[in-house]
Amino acid sequence: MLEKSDIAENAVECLHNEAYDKPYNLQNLNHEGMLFMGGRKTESLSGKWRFTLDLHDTGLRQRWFQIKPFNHETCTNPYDYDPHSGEEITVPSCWQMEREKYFYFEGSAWYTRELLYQPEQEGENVFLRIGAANYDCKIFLNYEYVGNHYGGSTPFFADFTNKLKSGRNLVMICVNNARTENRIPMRNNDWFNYGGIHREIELVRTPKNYIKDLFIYLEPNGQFNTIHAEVTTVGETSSVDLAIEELGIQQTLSVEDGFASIDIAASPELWSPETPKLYAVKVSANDGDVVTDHVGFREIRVDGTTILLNGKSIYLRGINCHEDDEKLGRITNEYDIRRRFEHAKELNCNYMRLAHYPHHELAAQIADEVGIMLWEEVPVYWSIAFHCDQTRRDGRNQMIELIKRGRNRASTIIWSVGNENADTDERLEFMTGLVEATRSADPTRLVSAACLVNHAKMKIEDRLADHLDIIGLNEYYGWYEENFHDLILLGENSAPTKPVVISETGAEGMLGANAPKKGAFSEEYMANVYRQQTEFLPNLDYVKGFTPWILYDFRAERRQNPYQNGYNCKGLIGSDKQTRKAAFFVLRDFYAKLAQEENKAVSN
Ligand code: GCB
Repeated sequence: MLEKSDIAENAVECLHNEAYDKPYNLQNLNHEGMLFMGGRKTESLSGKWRFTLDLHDTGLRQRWFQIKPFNHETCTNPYDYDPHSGEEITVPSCWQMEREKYFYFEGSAWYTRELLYQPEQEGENVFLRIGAANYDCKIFLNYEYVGNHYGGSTPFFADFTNKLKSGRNLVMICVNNARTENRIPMRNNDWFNYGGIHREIELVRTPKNYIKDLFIYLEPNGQFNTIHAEVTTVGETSSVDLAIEELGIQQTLSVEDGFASIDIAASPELWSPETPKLYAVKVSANDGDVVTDHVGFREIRVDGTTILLNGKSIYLRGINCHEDDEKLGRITNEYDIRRRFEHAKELNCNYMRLAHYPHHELAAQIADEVGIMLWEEVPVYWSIAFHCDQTRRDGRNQMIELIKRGRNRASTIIWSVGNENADTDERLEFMTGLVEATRSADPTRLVSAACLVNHAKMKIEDRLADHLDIIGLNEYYGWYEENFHDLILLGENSAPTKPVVISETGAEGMLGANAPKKGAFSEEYMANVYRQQTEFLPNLDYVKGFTPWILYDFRAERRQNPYQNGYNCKGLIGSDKQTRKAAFFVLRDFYAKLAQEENKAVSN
């Protein structure tokens, strides 16, 4: 029954309280609560959840999460929502893709379902893991608030230990995807603002004492002869065994204050796009917990303007990619990701930029396996609230979550701290802090950002560049910058002492019967921009990589001209993920030539 109680009183009180969400905005679900997932068994909570949109945040104001099941026919209190009945939605999903009427919705939405639980072992811990939910995700269990997470693309955990009852439990989740000035990304950007729980949601159990984290890598000492491992534990574990059978490694590490580390002499076959060798790694705690991973060992570093993979100079033949699908929105799956890498390989790529936010974790796992190097990024995009402490905390947290999720992935060679932010003092302070946090969480990768050109001086110039290992440069000469010759000028005026990677360039090219045949927006115009770019860029010896914008056409609300209709059409392939445009073949042939030259240089 719905009692005449808090809820009814609150229905009036809540009309006047604009601080209604304060108690539910602790952001206590953050990188500190992350659990290493390799080899862990999970119980999926995917499937149907009860669902409603909540434009005015009435659910938080009225505390819908406290409503117990009641009988509609005998109830005498008015109520605005009943979480125990009503419409359902599939989780994971982007709500826009589930019902037409949800398409442009931005705000809060509620998910509710029962959860049956039986303990399996004495003292076990139970965590709810959400792969990603965009953007603010508040979790309630059995009528109580557990916590919330900020950031739409990284995983987070809610600790349900000791909060679950044997038998039936109730989980409610409120996800809010409003675009606000102090979120990351902020309200203005160039991709679709999908909402909802859009990655896997599952329960994970661990024993009472458990392994919380495993970080393992080839020591970047230029010798390729030492594997370094760090294990973090919770509870009373006193030692862990680390095994890499194929390398004959079997070591016992003693754990002190929940931490153990070791350097092991080893000469693994090195991971590279040509030889994406992975080794099975197993860590077993003396009191029972076990985690596993498949890890490639490689070294990436820069020397002057050269990028060195395992000591050899490389050129990054890349392409950008968004996580977007005509029918599924931001939902992706193994098939979609493998297809993406197959298209990249067809282009003769060895590298991909996962723009502009952390993609599904499967992407780096599959890239490890198929041999594609990756640039991974947090959505510090355009004009963030750089002055705002809370935004700064959020940015760092998203970055550390991304790193902790994937720092054993050999394919990820670059962490990017942002994209096209104007060079102001506030931005510099924000970004240098982010670069520092990135380096201290991971000494085995390069740090970059997509920077802008100083148009007044026609020069690659950005104060952030001093703090990066690689300068990413977005330039649209031939498209937004009409005069292609300015790129030549820019090349002449710039003498960076670090490698430059062209992190974006491109042009719109429309497919279909109504597409223009000539001029801007035609396929031919786009192909020509690619011709000009690929003819010119090899002249700049400090340019060590290229990721044109972009593999597939993708949804972008701000693109409303009659050709684009809500799509950014700079894809080399249409949004059907099949139809290759003329520029596709220009880039494919350019990369084939580069790869051939590289092979020749190696064999000479
Ligand atoms: C950019 C942005 C990217 C846009 C692209 C475009 O510079 O980094 O997010 O989608 O240009 O198409 O304008």
